[in-house]
Amino acid sequence: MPDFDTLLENWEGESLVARRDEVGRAWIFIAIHSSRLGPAAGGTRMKSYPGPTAALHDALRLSEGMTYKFAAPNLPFGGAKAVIAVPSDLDPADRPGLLRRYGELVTQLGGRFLTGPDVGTTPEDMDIISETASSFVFCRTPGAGGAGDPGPFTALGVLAGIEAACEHVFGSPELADRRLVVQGVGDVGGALLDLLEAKGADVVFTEIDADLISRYRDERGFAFVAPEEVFAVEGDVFVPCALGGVLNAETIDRLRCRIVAGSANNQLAEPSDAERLRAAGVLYAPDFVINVGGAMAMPAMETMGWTADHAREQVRNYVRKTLLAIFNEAERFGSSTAAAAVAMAEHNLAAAGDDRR
Ligand code: PPY
Repeated sequence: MPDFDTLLENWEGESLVARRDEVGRAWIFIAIHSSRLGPAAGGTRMKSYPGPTAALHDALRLSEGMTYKFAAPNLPFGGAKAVIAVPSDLDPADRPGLLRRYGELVTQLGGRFLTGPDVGTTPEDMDIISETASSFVFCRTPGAGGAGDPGPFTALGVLAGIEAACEHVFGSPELADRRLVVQGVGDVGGALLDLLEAKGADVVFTEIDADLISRYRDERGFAFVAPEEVFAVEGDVFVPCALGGVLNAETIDRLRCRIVAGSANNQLAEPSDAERLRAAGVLYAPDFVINVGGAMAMPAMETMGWTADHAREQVRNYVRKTLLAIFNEAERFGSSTAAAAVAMAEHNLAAAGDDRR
């Protein structure tokens, strides 16, 4: 874990809001990485961390990923992320109040920061936050006027990305009889299992939550492997849909899949892991391209009048087309796919100019 000084020195973002919530015994960090393409948007992550520095590290890194996520398709948003670091014994009765106080902080930012759900928060939580931050919150429940759960839209894009990667590597996007190794079956991974099953794929999954294991292994009949074994499963596509940082020197060495294509944000432990994957002959679908579904669909449905059908089509087309272009670019220039994706996003950011000067 980098220390506090190193974290801030290496972060190239615009502003960081830190608030200590005494009642909820929580730290709130809102990291606004870039507003160059529009108001900075990104989900609100709520979980417990070993300490405030780890929470800050997560917020800073995730905010940069959001800048690239919106910039690659030239969507009119900047990148940001919020982390609410809560004690592991947070009383559920304290949660709504904490979310409302967080909403007040979002309102104080006056529209410079827009948010939605992320790991540990739901559309129901967005309803509560919107009580104090009304128009700055995406993905409220449909009953409260929002577009609801982004997970299925993200999963749809991930499916399109997996198919594009198979097309590139195996010459066919068909998933029937391909073996997919899915790490994490939460909001996105769970929705993805349904889609993969419908495609006739051979799916193996891992998960740490007992209820989710029971749902997908015992009730639905999917094959399960223990979390520590997941990297070494023989298969075609490794699909990281849990937390970030899972691809590092050690896990890349153990991988027995030709493709990595999943929804988690910040899958690479460090930027050099992109080269490591390339050297190992593994095709990596850059996280911020393949997982854009929710970020592309929800704001557009809520503010631009897109229908759900149109959003699904846009997400599928964008992910497929962009990944195929990135895979080809990377091959042509002998770079990693991650470098090709960042170059595409940087190009769009540079074209927008820098209105901060
Ligand atoms: C993500 O894709 O990681 C997000 O944070 C999605 C998002 C984007 C904009 C508002 C809310 C959530």
